[in-house]
Amino acid sequence: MSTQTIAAIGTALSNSGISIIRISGEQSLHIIQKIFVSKAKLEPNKIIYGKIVDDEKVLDHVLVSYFKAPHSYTGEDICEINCHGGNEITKEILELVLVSGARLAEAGEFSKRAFLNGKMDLSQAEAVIHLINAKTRTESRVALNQLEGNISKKIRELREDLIELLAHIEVSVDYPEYDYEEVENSYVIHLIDEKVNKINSILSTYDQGRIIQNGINVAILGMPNVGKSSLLNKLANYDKAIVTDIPGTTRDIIEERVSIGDVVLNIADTAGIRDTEDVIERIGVEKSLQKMEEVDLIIYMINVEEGIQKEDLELLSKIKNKGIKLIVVLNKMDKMEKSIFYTILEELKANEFESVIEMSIQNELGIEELKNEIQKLFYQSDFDYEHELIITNTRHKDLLKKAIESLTIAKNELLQGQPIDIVGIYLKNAGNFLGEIIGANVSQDVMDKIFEKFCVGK
Ligand SMILES: Nc1nc2c(ncn2[C@@H]2O[C@H](COP(=O)(O)OP(=O)(O)OP(=O)(O)O)[C@@H](O)[C@H]2O)c(=O)[nH]1
Ligand SMILES: [Mg+2]
Repeated sequence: MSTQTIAAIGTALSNSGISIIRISGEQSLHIIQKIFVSKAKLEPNKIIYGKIVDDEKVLDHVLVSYFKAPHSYTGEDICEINCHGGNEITKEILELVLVSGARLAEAGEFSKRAFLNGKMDLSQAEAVIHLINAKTRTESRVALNQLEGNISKKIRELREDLIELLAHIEVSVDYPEYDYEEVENSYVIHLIDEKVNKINSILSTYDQGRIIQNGINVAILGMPNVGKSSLLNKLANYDKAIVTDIPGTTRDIIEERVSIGDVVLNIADTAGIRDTEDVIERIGVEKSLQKMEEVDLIIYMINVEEGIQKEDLELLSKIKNKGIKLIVVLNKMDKMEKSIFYTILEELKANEFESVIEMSIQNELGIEELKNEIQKLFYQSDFDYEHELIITNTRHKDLLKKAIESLTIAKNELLQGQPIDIVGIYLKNAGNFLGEIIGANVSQDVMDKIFEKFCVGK
């Protein structure tokens, strides 16, 4: 790892109140002293007012803070210049810092140094990027929770238990003459089961984590002309999809990302499903059916003017059998005829479709109810997102799975009567997989991949 002093702009380049230029490394203070003049002396953890000067020329009036190693974000000496937030002035000061002895930081290099200097582990560094990229408040709470180390704590505990068990096995195998309590196969199996259960309970949070991070994938399905595209437009708050009274208007899948409160929906409006001779429309219908397989939630729309069709019930049963979450929307309530409407309700009830919302997009009826129903289906209101552990990262999920695989092999070997020292290698592997989550024994490649997702200046 190079110890060269690095610098970058830490704020977004736009016209704003202030911009921050960050410098980290042994030369930070020296560089600042070359370009900063002030009546006060720079001291750690203090902010000093002064001027940035290039030779005699004043570039800006600024505030400079200084954090002395190891008490800084990176664990190195850091100086930060708060200058006026104009594009040109910020770039000019950065250039001066570079000319004065720093080199431009790579993406994520400040955080990489923080990790390498032991200021945070890898799961916490990954939480930093999640926090910066968070699109909802829940997502930022979960990321902050991870940054505070709740993944690290759980993983460390699990790993220490495994290391302790391994040590116990090794001692009893290597020094049988010592009076170590003999490690029984059944006891080790019991401990392995315990660890697998704990890892599984962490893994089970991933579905919720994925939804918090990426949003809920939703498809709006139904027969032609029921109002699917109208609903998409209503939720998106603008006319994304073409709406006409001609059945078969939507041919392709139309996707839109929509926030409702603290929930992000990735909505796919689909072609109305029907038998059709039209080649293009038929491809659209096939795509609709395919989309059905890929989503977390289906909003199935029925037009109360037309009533419920045999095809509706067939599709609804198919969705139910696949175990996909489902909300049935009865649209065009403004045109409702009682007899048709009650027949639909009876059919739905007879087939045990419970989540039903009455809607008139034209009269703005039922939209809020739909949003509330979605929140209810996906978010547990009593869940403490700030403190409970949720994993959101596929890297963590994959490593947890690998740890379980290794533990399962160890258990099977023991069940087949293999001697206890044989399984040591699998326990060790499991410990290593867990270790990778927090950055112990992680390869350079993996590390580079993680930090290149960061922005420059973080
Ligand atoms: N009266 C009434 N008409 C509606 C309502 N919602 C949608 N419509 C009308 O129904 C027609 C069809 O709406 P779309 O949103 O294009 O229906 P779709 O389900 O996307 O249709 P396809 O793309 O053909 O599958 C349009 O004329 C809409 O204005 C409603 O709540 N009440
Ligand atoms: Mg449509």
